[in-house]
Parts: sequence; structure tokens; C-alpha cells
Amino acid sequence: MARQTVFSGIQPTGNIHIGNYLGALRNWVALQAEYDCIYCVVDLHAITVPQDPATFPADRHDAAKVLLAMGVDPTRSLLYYQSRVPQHAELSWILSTIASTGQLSRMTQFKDKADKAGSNLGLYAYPVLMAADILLFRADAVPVGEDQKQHLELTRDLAERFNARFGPEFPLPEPIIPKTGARIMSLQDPANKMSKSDPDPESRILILDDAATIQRRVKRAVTDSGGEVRYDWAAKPGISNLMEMYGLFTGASMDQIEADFGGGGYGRFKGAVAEAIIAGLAPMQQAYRALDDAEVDRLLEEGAAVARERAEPLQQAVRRRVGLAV
Ligand code: ATP
Ligand code: LTN
Repeated sequence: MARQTVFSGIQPTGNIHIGNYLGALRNWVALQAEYDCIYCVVDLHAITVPQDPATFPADRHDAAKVLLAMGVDPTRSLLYYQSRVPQHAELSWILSTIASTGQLSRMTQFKDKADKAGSNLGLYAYPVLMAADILLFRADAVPVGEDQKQHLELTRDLAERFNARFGPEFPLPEPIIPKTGARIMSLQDPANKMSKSDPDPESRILILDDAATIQRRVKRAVTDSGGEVRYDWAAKPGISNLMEMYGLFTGASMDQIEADFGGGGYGRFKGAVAEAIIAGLAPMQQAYRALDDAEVDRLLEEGAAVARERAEPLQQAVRRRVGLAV
């Protein structure tokens, strides 16, 4: 049987953090063993909030570099910048003609971002472009964090609607969301997710942060009253968040962490969390430093060329369905 296709994307909107890694990127790397994987730095999504044209190319390059350093392997998977493959935008337009404006108005990410940054048509249409990314390659599965679940549902709705109207073209993609780590919370406010765009840098740990920064941020992480290390999101969200991070970096279960650190106070546990994160990120940081910038550019352009060739017959099938083919 042919291997199933996996597609996912990340916005080059700031530095990649451990929430991105534990929620999604860790799966990107692991899935390469079994699936035909396509990974995309979604620069067209990123410009739905204002980016500085002078620094954006460097941000985009850096996002690609971090992905390579984490283990996205261009000899096994496709990796490219979204804007270099024009079929994404073309399919997005076609899907926009069957997308419901009512459903788009209900997307929580749109509501959040429109409240903060003001709205524009691109921000509103953002989930349609995401659906186009996924459906362009007929992806079967999409590794993402919890916050993207609603967008995946919209993608499936659009695929179903297209298939009903124009004939069976798209499989319905399944989200791959991890059981733990799907929603890593801010270190400063465990009620909000860790995010690249949070104005407070103390709220997150970046993949490239040095040991002293990691130690400081974990030490200052907001924790709950009482000194007991117990996995309980309702009563102890700050500690539960740190426990998930520790568990994911070391392989320890929540029960095991409670047995090892339960009564030892927060200080000892936080020290161990920081050490686990530092050790977990070290190989990525080493790999990042070893990458050659010109080689990274070359790999991304090569990925885009292969993606364009692969996308074209698939997109031609869509044009045929809609009555746009010559
Ligand atoms: P922004 O704050 O600019 O929206 P972000 O930090 O949410 O950025 P994205 O580029 O939107 O990052 O997301 C990349 C991937 O990381 C997505 O699959 C997303 O679901 C996942 N992700 C983002 N934040 C978290 C988090 N706090 N915990 C787990 N997964 C996350
Ligand atoms: N919307 C996603 C990024 C994204 C994506 C995709 C994820 C764009 N296209 C396709 C999975 C599949 C985000 O904000 N994290």
C-alpha cells in the first residue's frame, strides 16, 4: 500500500519555542519514519499580520534552519517556503468560493487576532489558505497542536463540500494531536498558551535559548499555591504545565514525577525541569550551529521545485473538476 501523506506548516513569525516543539514539531520529525511528509514554512500566512519586509527574509530563513536542526530531513521529506509554490494560493481562491463567511467569522484564532491586531481580508481568509495547503497534496494526516483543531474541522468541511459539488477529489484529513504537550501554557500565565507573539519574552522558552536563560525562566515560572508537585490541571495549572514539559523531555510518566518529586518542594522540581529542557535542546542547538546558510537556501529552493512539480497535476485535477482546465 502507498504510504499516507502528512502535511503541516509553521509561520515564520518569531522564534520557535518549546510549545511549538512539544505540540507539533516533535511529531513532524517522528512521522518521517513512516509517512510521506511535506512540511512548509507558511510565509503567506505570516503576512496576515504586519511583517517588516527588511527582516522577514531572515525570519523565514531562521525558521527553516530550526526545523532542519530539529531533524526535519530533506532527503526524506519535502521542506519549502509556501510562497514559492503558487498552487497554494490558486487552490485557496477556489476553496474560498465554497467557504461560508459565517463559519470563518466563528474561528477563534481569527477573533483573537482581529481583536489584537485589527482585521484584514487575509486574516479572515487564513483558514481557507490553510485548507488549501493540506488539500493541495491530498494529505491524510496533519500533525498540529490543540489550537489548530478548529481549522482542521473547517478543512474537512471544505473538502466534503468540494467533493459533494464537484466530485470525489479530496480525502478528509485527520489531525494528529499529541495526548500530552498539545497545549503548552505560558510560563507567566498558565491560563494562556505559550505563543511566539506574546509580548512578554519570559512567557516562553525558545529552542535556541541558552542554559542561563532557561534556568531563569523556569525558576520564575508562575506556580500555584502549596508546594506539592501533583498533576492536576484544575488546581495546579502552573505545576502541571511544567510536569508535562519534564515528562516529554525525559520520558517520565506523571505518576513517576509525582513519586520522585511530590513532596520535595517546587525549587528542586524546577531545577530538574530546567536541566531536562537544557539537555533536550542541546542536540538541536548544536545542529543549528553546524548548518551552512547557503546550503539551507539551496535545500529550500530544491524543496519548492519538487513541490511545484508534484502539486501541478493535482491542481490540474481540481481545475478540471471546476471547469477551469484547458
Ligand atoms: P503565534 O503566536 O504567532 O500565533 P504560535 O506560537 O501559535 O505563533 P504557530 O506557527 O501558529 O505558532 O504554530 C506552529 C505549530 O505549533 C502549530 O501546529 C501549533 O498548533 C503549535 N503550537 C503553537 N503553540 C503551541 C503551544 N503553546 N502548545 C502546543 N502546540 C503549540
Ligand atoms: N495555521 C497554522 C499554520 C499552518 C498549518 C497549515 C498547519 C498553515 N498551514 C497546514 C498545518 C497544516 C498555525 O497557525 N499554526
